[in-house]
Amino acid sequence: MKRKSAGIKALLLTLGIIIALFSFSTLQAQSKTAPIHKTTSDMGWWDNARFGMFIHWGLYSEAAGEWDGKPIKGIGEWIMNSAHIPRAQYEQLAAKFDPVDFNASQWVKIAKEAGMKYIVITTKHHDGFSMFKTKASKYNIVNATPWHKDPMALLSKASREQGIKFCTYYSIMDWHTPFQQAADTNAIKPTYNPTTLTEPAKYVSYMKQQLHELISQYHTNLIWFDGGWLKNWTSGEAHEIYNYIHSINPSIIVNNRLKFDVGDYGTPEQKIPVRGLPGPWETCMTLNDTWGFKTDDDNWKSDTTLITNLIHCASGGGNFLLNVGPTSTGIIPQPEVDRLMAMGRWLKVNGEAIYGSHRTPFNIALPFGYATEKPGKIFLEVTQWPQDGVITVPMKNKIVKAYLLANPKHQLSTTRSEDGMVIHLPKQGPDPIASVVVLQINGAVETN
Ligand code: FHN
Repeated sequence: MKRKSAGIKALLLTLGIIIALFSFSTLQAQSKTAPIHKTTSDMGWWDNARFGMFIHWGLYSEAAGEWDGKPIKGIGEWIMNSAHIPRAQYEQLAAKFDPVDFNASQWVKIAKEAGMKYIVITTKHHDGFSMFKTKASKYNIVNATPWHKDPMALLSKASREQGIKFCTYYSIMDWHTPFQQAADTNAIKPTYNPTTLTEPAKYVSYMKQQLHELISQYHTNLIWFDGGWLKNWTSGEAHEIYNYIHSINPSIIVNNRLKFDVGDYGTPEQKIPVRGLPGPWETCMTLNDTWGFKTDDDNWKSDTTLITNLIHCASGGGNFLLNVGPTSTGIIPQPEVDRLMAMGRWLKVNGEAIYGSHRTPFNIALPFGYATEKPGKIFLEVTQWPQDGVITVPMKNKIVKAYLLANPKHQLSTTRSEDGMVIHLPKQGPDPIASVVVLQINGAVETN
């Protein structure tokens, strides 16, 4: 009898061990495939920021959209691929890259005066050239150019000094590394995009070395991954990199471009989701048609378009990451500065409606413009000033107080109609692009 119960115990113990091992390996496997991301509340400063500066700056800025004296079609930072430039020829740009006009404090000051709360700069774009002093490769701005300075160290320091969050863009796809193969390896006329990850373990180790530098030496607050469409990039690598970043600093925010449902926020590009997206998101957009500088791209967006885009993003609960493409000498083109200053002037008066605001409380589009919300306040960004002097919002709440953000001392009269609450406005709005009307209410918005 005793022998029998000992046998049962041994069997149960073995079974227990098998179940434990199976559940551990399942959990481990899940950590390689399960969606991982921060919650909105964990996004902290980022969810309040609403407006940031994207900066595309690299060897492609030296080419400026031209190769062999000819203009090259397409976005400037893609010239190595668009002009089918062999690696050895493209590398020669480094010997010419000498940004004598670069001034980190001036760049950060422009971002700040534009009302931007963070900057995201290309530390390594698809061309594989590192714009910081990395130990992982000599193909970097300090070792390979006659300038020998480290712009990322200078920008990180200037950002901290001026109270702007320093963030870094990093391309997974890399047209220079030996661990990825070009799509067409033709020696005369190569095409790089999309590369194939031929040595995943070695490339992930290279990435980890550079990411560790960006986090521990350059104090990046956010990593803006890109280029995740290369072949042979898997969910395993995406999860490994996301977890690696947080093993160094759990507060680092990561966008969704590691792919495979890994990352903290969505990144619609050159477009604004009409009603926003669920969860945290950020639209990135160019001021003209290129991210990296091109001498021949003067297709600048208007102040009206840019301010309206910022409002549209905020009304959908998202951020607006607006790009500048500095020249190879380190100058942010004046047409870009002019537009950013116009946005900064608008935000100086109306920033309360944008920073730290939440998406519109209304589930229908408003005929006169947009809305954002904070507890106890609704902000109406009026882009179509009504001829008849009234606007109606589809809500039941009594309006405790209504006023123009540009003139808070002057109360506006309000009445109720069957369509909701009516606000009576002056003949003309205070701002030619968008005037903000503030409605103070009690409790949560009750829509019609
Ligand atoms: O290929 C890049 C492109 O060069 C640029 O960096 C944009 C910015 O979001 N991202 C990729 C295109 O989606």
